[in-house]
Amino acid sequence: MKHAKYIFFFLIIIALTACAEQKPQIVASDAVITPSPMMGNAYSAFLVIENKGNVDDSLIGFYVEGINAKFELHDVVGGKMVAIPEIKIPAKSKVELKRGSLHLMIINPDKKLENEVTIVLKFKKSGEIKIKGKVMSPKVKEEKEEEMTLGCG
Ligand SMILES: [Cu+2]
Repeated sequence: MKHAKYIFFFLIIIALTACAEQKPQIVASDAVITPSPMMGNAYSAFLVIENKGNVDDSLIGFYVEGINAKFELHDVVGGKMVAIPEIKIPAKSKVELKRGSLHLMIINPDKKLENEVTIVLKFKKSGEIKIKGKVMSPKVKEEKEEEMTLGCG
């Protein structure tokens, strides 16, 4: 059969396509934004990023829809915040961005962030992924400042 050869090649192509399916699969959840206790006119954002795929990926940037600001990826080293170029999200693992550790930083926004905002996460391989973030009240921060003011007389 002359066609048998073609069928064989088709099967190889199908097999190669299946291999090409190896990719990261990013799921972002639990996004929360709070005024930064360490920086004036800035917000920190925390969330959980899970990579359910079989290939590593990296968060390389982000922005908040409708907001002009300086957007940075931060880590905390020796109690100080430092800007970093990317946050690695290895295959089959979960990375938690949390207070005192990795987080997103929104510096000098042109508007006050309120209620709920849309964060657009930019990944090296997965592209842009949107997630809703809940903006927490700045009450805690104000209370702290008040305490400090009172404490200093
Ligand atoms: Cu920061």
